[in-house]
Amino acid sequence: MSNNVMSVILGGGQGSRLSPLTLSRSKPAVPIAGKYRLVDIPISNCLNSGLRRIFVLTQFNSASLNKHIKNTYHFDNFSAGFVDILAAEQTPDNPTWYQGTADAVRQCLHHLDNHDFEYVLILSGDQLYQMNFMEMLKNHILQEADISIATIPVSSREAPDFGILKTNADQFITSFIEKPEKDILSEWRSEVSEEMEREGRRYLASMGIYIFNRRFLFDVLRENRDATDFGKEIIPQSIEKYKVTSFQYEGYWTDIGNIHSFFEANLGLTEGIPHFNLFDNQNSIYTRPRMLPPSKISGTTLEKTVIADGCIILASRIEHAVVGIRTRIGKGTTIVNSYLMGIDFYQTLEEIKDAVSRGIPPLGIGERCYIDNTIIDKNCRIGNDVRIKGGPHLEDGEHDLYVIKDGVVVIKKGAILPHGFSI
Ligand code: ADQ
Ligand code: ADP
Repeated sequence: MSNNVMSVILGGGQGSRLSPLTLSRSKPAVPIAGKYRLVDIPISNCLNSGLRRIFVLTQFNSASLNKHIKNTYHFDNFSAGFVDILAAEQTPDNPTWYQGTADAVRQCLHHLDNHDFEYVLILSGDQLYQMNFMEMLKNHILQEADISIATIPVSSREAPDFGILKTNADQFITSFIEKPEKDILSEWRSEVSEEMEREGRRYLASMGIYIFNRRFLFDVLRENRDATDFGKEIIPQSIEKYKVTSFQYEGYWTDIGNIHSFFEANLGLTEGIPHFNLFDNQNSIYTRPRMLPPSKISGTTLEKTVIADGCIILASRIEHAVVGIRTRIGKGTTIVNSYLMGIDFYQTLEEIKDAVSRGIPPLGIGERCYIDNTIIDKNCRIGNDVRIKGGPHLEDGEHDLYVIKDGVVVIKKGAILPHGFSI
């Protein structure tokens, strides 16, 4: 059955919700959990479901995304498999960028058309979850559906951020509204399991994960040229005319499309038993094998901390933090509630000495710093005695070296914070 499926990952629109992390890279290339990139999550879910033909649609092509995909996802000669990036391209028919999710898929139909498959699995690129798509496909075939939508019960607080739907007793979707206003929400309540009811999750949300029959997808996109989004147009217009079914999922699933949710999801990995399990034999998350040395740590008290490979850490305390690959942290430094994305390469001892003699902080985090509620993007140079204290007391705003969003300070990629800098 898996040979009949083509997977399409929607890698991100022009949206700036993850900015400044997306200033110099495309969204699928944003580093997550210290050593992965966002796109590794949906790709790993596909591979763990036996799906090996994958297109990643992205608004612009970045060197880091290309390199990551090229160096990570290799398939042997005896089975058909590929992960191909389709970046928005100007053609005589399409002078613009992808206008939305449906438009992105429409503009790529000619690439899909070259392959043999019966079903198209469409996935979002900015969600954290582990799901076997074959169960959804089995249900799709059993229901003889034209479209299947994966759904999950959510609370009234979350519901306005999602497509909300109602189903009949046979799980066919009878009504759908994209991101309902708060004042009409109560009309959209559904019957849910006792457990979901207890958790106050009474609204069925679309997870933005769809299975389409091939012919149906091609027809519906080509016949509705004005429809730019699945959630806004294609899905609501289809439910009356076609068989659109709900496949309900109750495992862990979270949207990581904005700075706040991205930050929370990363720090969530430091919990005793995290919702998202990186330590699972059956559902591995794949990424590029970098052959880095083990991390070296001295004199540091560590509490609820995830540390990636290749770090050199002399800090005094790290608590509730994710420390990315090749991070260097100097003596006397304290890091709390923070995500350090890591560094792309090592400086030699000569380079470090030279930088220090010129008063430029070397790559990594200096001595005696205090860093709290902060995301530090890759390749930053944080001087000695730097103090960054994020939190709700800070006003959102954009600065030269950093951005503040929802109280989280995000230090831009490659930023140099001089000795004694303070936020
Ligand atoms: P949103 O996530 O708000 O809602 P959208 O912003 O359209 O929808 O993004 C869906 C996915 O497609 C994201 O991964 C995004 O990055 C990507 N994407 C958006 N525009 C794109 C473009 N032009 N080119 C390539 N990729 C693009 C959707 C559904 C809701 C559902 C939620 C669940 O519309 O009904 O509840 O997903 O998260
Ligand atoms: P990772 O997968 O480890 O995050 P990538 O291979 O995507 O890293 O990125 C490494 C980046 O670092 C590449 O763009 C590479 O060109 C860059 N890089 C490697 N060594 C140096 C160096 N000495 N100076 C500047 N950039 C470097």
